[in-house]
Amino acid sequence: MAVLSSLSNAMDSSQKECVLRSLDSLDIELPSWGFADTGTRFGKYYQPASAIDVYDKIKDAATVHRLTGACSSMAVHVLWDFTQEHSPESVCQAARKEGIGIGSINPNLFQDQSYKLGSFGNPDPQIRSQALHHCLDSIEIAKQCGSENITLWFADGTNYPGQDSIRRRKHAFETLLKQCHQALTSDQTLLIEYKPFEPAFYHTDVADWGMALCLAHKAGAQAKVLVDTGHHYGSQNIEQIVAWLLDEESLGGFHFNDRRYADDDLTLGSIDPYQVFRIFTEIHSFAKDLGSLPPIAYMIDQSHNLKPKIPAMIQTITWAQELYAKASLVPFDMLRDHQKRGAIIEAEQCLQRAFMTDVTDTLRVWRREHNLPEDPLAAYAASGYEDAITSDRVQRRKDLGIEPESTYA
Ligand SMILES: [Mn+2]
Repeated sequence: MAVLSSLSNAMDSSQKECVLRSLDSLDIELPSWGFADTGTRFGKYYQPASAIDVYDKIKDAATVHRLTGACSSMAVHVLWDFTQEHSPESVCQAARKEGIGIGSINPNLFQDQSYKLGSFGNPDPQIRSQALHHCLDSIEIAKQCGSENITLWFADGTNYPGQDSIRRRKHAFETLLKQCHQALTSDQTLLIEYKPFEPAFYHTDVADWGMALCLAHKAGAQAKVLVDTGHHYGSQNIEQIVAWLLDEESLGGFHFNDRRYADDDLTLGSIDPYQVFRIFTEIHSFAKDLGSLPPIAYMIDQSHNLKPKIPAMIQTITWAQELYAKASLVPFDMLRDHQKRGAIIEAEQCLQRAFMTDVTDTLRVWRREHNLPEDPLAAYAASGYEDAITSDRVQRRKDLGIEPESTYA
């Protein structure tokens, strides 16, 4: 009972300081596609306030950053965000004007009809070459935007046993990733994302963190693994994967979201916040041993089909801040001591106690220190931004002749 009674919610001044400093170190990139009408596998529900073009997305992302102070860049999708009239230069300029940067560059290796049998793994050398050149163009765009990260997600795989040679495809990936790596500048990182299944249903070429790590090692020292929290089987221990990748100095970044069944793109921590806390705990633990936080590209990868998009992003960022701050409160010296003695319950309670600590007051202090609204969601609701973009974008859709087929629900 003595152990239970020590579960207290009150923080002392050094813990408050710990929370404040941890919040200073967290910056999470927002995805441009999270502000547009994006769909499920079956269709999409249109929202009148959704972004029409990349400039709307920049304004929306900058609004989230102004209210939370924790998302200073926006990831872009090459095919969706850059067009003839939206050049990388003008997009970067627009972002700078709004006070954010253009972050990771995401090539698109799945939308073109030619990728039916894969991109880097395609049996046709011409299509593999097309995929490679699209990636090299994306690296070039990243250079123009001053972006450090190029994020590669491959939909590649097969649907039927015998459809293609798994090893031939692996070799093709090794060759092409190496060629991408050679095009990087010294400050750029190639992030290799994995996913167990879907769209491929028999085998996926980069199905898990081990495969991504093998490919990263073969590509070169600037290739790292990207952990999309939704891209795991239900019972997988993601924090163990994170701990191993940290130890291998190969954790490049995250795509945050949550899942209940498969790759559901749900709000981070909406299903299992304790898992997110445990992931952050591994990072804080590693930083404690290392003496400083490792460089990790934190990014959101969520598309909100039902929630209003901007409030959903604000909710995600503030919830991430809370869970990250809670994890910073794990008393690692005490934890190591309990671990050495095999004191399992006391060790586990170091985590539970930190997780249950209410950090919201200190989060408000941090926001005041940074001239941010204490309640970003309430500030957004009171700002009038949603009404303004709704009338602007409904009218512009009419003017552009791109009214959605169905009326808004
Ligand atoms: Mn992702």
